[in-house]
Amino acid sequence: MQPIKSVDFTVAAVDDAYAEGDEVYSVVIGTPVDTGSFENVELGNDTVATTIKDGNDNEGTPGDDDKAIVSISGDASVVEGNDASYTVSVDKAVAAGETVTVPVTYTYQSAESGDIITNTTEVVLDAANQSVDFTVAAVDDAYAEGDEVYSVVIGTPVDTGSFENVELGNDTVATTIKDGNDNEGTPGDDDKAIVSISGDASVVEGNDASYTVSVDKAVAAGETVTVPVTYTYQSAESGDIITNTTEVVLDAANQSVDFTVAAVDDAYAEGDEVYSVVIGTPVDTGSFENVELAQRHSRHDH
Ligand SMILES: [Ca+2]
Ligand SMILES: [Ca+2]
Ligand SMILES: [Ca+2]
Ligand SMILES: [Ca+2]
Repeated sequence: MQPIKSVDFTVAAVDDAYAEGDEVYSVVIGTPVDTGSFENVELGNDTVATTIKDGNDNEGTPGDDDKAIVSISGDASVVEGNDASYTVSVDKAVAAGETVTVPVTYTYQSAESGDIITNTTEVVLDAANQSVDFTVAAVDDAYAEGDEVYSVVIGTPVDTGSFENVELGNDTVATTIKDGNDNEGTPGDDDKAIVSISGDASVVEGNDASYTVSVDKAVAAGETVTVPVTYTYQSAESGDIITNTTEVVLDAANQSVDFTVAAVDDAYAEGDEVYSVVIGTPVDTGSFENVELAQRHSRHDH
């Protein structure tokens, strides 16, 4: 039988994603215990120091073990007036003393920049914060906009030295803003446009009384709000005034519309006579979530 003069063994260097630079360990052999072969057994070289090399320069093409993945998750929808929540996270804890800074940007599909409040432009991940939460506020308004979509997007992470490689996983969350009474529930003041009429409290026979119908928020482009105008007679009679205006049309260019009522001059001594100009339920082609009347009418003496 051949005497056994050497034995091989291995130590595995564990692969990870951390950029650690050179790391050294030693394998040391201790005092041999001989069952009776030799007169004396002594140690020659008893230590091998081994340096672990890592990173792409040494490991070659990075595998999954060599990468930290940064991703974003968040709400797929948010109701106007509420906050949408997002989380940026890295799949491995950041090394102590290092940071991974992730830029956050916003893109607008059907939504517009005024529809959301975006305070967060970057998040900083570190040893204590493997994930960071933030919110985007969906601004409440009175416009009936239907579903509107924006996206929150993370960009290339900047790593101070934690990882061998950092890559993006899921980098975009598309969020749909929902509005209107079906989604927002009981309308508040923010959800209403108010239509009102103002005008002269008195007019001298033979002159015109002036009236203005207005809405307190600009009508959306391409939409109209049509407001019926009627007249009621208290002490006056229909022949006392000339009423040409039966409706006014408010639109993006006309947040208010003026019109007049002529008080017919005659020879009769009638004393004060009162009529009222009354606006009815506005018909909105789709500008607002809700349209309501404020002051229902204006009372006029002549
Ligand atoms: Ca590695
Ligand atoms: Ca490593
Ligand atoms: Ca609203
Ligand atoms: Ca709205």
